[in-house]
Amino acid sequence: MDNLLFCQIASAGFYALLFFCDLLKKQLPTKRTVFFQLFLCAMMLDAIFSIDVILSQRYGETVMLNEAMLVVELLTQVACCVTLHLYIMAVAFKLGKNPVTMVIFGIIPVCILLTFVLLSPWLGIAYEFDQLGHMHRNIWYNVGQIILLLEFVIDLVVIWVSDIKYTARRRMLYSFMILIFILAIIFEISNSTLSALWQIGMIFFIYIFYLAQQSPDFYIDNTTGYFNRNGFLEVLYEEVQYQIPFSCLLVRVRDFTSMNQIYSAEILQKIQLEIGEIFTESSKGGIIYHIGSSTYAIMLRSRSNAEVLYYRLKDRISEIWNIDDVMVNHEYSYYELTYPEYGTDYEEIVQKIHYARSDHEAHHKAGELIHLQEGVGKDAERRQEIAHLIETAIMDNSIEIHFQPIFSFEEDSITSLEVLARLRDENRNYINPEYFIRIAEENHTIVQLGKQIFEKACIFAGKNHIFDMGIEEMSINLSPEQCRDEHLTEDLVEIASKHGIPMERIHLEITESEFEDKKAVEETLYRLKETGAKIALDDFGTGFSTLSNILSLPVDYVKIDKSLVWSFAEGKNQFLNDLMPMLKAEGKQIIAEGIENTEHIDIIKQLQGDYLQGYYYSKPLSEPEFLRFLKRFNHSEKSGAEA
Ligand code: G
Ligand code: G
Ligand code: MN
Repeated sequence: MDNLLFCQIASAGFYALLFFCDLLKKQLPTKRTVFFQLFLCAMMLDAIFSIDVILSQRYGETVMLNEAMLVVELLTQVACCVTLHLYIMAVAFKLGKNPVTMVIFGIIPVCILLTFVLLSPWLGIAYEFDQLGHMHRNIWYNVGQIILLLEFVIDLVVIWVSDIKYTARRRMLYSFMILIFILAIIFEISNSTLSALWQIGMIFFIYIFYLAQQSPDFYIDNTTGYFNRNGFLEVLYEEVQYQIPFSCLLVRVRDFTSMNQIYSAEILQKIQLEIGEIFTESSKGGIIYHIGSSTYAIMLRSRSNAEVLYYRLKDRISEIWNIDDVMVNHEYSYYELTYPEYGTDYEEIVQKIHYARSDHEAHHKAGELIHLQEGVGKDAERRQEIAHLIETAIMDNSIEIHFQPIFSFEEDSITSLEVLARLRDENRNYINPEYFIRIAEENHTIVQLGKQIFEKACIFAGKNHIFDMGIEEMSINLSPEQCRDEHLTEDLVEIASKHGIPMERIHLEITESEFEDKKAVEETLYRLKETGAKIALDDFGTGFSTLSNILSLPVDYVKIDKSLVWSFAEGKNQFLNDLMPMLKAEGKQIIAEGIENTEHIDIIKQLQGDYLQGYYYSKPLSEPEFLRFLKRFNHSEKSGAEA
């Protein structure tokens, strides 16, 4: 067997391997994945037909047979080029290029080349035959190759310019790919033997490029194995770009609280797997995404199915779960999103998804199907207005802060307070803080706003000498989004020292964040702790965290969310019975929120909680109100105790 033949057989095997390996892996269902798999397939066929061509050239009898083989081989080569080209175009779409111009720009040159190549055996453009019927490539073959390679270079330049979101690493990859193709052109022009070798080597680099674009870490949620929000948004973006109708059912587990607070990661996973199984069975080929801590999206193939799926799920998912002999009450919210009926604009659709993910205000009854066409558009407008108000507040440094007292069992007095931001609208009415904080988080203005709130809190504490009035520390909320700001720690330290507040007096309340930025948050928390500040885990009982999750975070205090306190008081669950001793055993101090009556106080006292916060003591108060409250409360408690 000669070298050339061996080379071709080896590369056919190599492409086949790549192709099947790729099929085995979980890939985001996007166009670029499909195009790339077609490309690998075409490369494999091309190598196989090259073997045939060599064989027929060596041992073939007739010119006719040679010509037929040639046409087939050229066709597969064209298929390689077209699929690779489509793949690169799809990457460009993903980056937001207008598909129509891209198609015209991209496909027309390929079509011209296609006709050219198809006709070539008969016109003798790319190949010539000698008297023996053996073929030889001629100069036009090289010209064709060079034009194609140039086309790829142009494609890559387009991607390079379009990709504004990613920086150095991506750019390097693009430049590197361009270099690869330019080298290929040089080899082709110099007609060196390197050219053939290089053609084979190129697939390596193209595959690396492809892997970089697929980045499974970015698209897959490690805990559930489903695609995550990034993957979902990308698929969604593509559907809208290509205007492919779809129907999608969003399912949010309401108050996932109850089950996952106490239970081990294994049980939590059991529950998630169970939900996933029900989704998979019921959706019949729909693709499941885990797009928020407790929100799933099921993307269906055929558009009319979301409502049908909703009824099927409602039947299948029981409301009471029996998990290791504990009954858990379980409720769901369902949202239907149909494209293009419920909106044609990508941003608008994303707004609706945000809405479904964070519609915690419970406007809707559990188990009801909500069609995301109504009223949600108005929400987007309102969001714009609020985003604008936030920007104005930052510019004028006019965000207000209120203070809610926190009671200490040990001291039997108010020893702490939580700083809560307040923003007013055009009519001077307060905007729901959860709502505007979320908007500030989504557009990153929380970073600036958070610092202003922090500074105002420090000014308040310094000016009023609250630490001489029985207050031991001050709690300030910190958004996970702020933790991604590299300068956070040094900025907070600088602000605190500017106003003479020791960092030891400061407690930072953080809500457990979603899977994506857990690492960044964790790192920041460790850095903050080094400054002497204490960390409190806020809203415990509303998210996805498990006990082991909490224990891995550098948290000194755990704030039990009001919903958990209330449901416990109503006898709806027993979780606090197990949870509190476990937290205490781990050395965490416990603050119970939502204390509204003496029954709540007794419960937390029995469970050996450390601090209480709630309307029983006081609602959040303005500065003068709080100071008045503090004097009165701590004074009367003291005199009450002495009496
Ligand atoms: O009072 P209340 O409605 O204020 O606050 C609702 C939620 O808004 C709180 O649970 C808290 O998470 C959030 N919040 C209030 N003030 C701030 C703030 O200054 N920063 C951050 N990040 N969140 C805040
Ligand atoms: O950040 P965090 O979720 O801890 O903020 C506390 C929120 O809870 C604030 O919005 C505050 O107004 C609210 N809150 C505090 N105590 C009570 C209470 O006893 N009852 C009710 N309904 N809300 C409370
Ligand atoms: Mn808080």
